[in-house]
Amino acid sequence: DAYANEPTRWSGFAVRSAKPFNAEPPPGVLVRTYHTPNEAFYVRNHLPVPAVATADGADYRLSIRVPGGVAGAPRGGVSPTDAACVHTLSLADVQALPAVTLTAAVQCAGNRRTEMSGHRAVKGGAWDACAISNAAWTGARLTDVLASLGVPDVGALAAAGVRHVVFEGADADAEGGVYGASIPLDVLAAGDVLLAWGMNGEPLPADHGAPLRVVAPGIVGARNVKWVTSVALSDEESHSHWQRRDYKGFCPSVCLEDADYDSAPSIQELPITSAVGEVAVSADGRSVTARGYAYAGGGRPVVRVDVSADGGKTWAAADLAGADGQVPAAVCGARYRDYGWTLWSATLPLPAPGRGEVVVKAVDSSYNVQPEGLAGVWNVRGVLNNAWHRVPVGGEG
Ligand code: MTE
Ligand code: MO
Repeated sequence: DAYANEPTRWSGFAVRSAKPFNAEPPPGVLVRTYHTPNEAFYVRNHLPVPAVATADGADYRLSIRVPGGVAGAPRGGVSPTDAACVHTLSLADVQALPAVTLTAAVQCAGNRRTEMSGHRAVKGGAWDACAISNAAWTGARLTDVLASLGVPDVGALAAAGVRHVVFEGADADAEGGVYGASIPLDVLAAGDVLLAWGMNGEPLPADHGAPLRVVAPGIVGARNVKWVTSVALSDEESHSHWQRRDYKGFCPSVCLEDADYDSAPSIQELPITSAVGEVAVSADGRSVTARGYAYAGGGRPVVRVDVSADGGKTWAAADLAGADGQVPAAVCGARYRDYGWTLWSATLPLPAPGRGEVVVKAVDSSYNVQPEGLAGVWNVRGVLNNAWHRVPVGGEG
């Protein structure tokens, strides 16, 4: 049974698919805490959970392929070719490096796909607005792992022709094809890509990639490869289906047959987005308190969240909360490094007693804003839905 390794899961999930397992938490739970509890963190599996997820980690091995000329002496047994060295690391090798903890939200590119399919049919699994969660991840910086193998820095890799960092997971289909994805080399430059073994102070759960996953903060969920078994420094993007034939955006006029995957870039950083998680009408029906999340890709900070209770006619700026109520530092060096989401709340007068429509839109540090409607962002794969999020209050709204 390919599904013999599935862990026990939280009963509160809205399950979108049982095999493979896809589930999102209820919105009210999701926006209650800055760090999403591990059991409630959304799960997006394309394949069965692999055996390595539930083993003790002693037999786990990670291979790292480094081009010849930049790598130091291979360790742990090798098969060097002229062109590359393949290093083999144990979990203990990775855990011996300095541990780093950083907060990063992970969002599936298909978050809010159900809304998109309400506008016009799309191909892809159903998600409401909770295929996103936020955690504090603990692991080794991938740049430190590479340094331990003798790779001096990202510049040396670029000089050797490396353009992409290609990951593979242990999860496989019936033919043995594994999950894979890649990120551009420059994402490594900020030093924040982790090989993570910890999540919110606990060991990484089986569904989230135990014993080791890639956390590429600021990058779409699909590239945060779980159960990672290999890292290859390459001149090419991953050849996996999910890199080349999925997770790409198209013009609203493009249908499935016409989608030219080779011409569209793979999704990496996600656009600014926000959603309403919870609305509560006051006892006298005059006002509504709304709460939700906002997230910007690429580590860009969320600088403002605008909320309306009358369907978008009038707006007010919401109160924002970063980690522990602190808004994190905006920028460090050349690249934004604010990877966590932002929770927001606002209390607004209702246009009619007990009735209205809450709408939210966020602004990032580059003054990117969300589009009002679905017509302009609709695409046949149902990805990248960041239209204004609307929740009716007291019926029609
Ligand atoms: N990694 C592996 N090995 N297999 C997968 O199916 N799914 C990807 C990514 N990494 C996936 C994977 C996708 S599409 C998303 S959105 C995130 O994992 C979801 O991470 P989570 O399940 O920890 O929330
Ligand atoms: Mo995803």
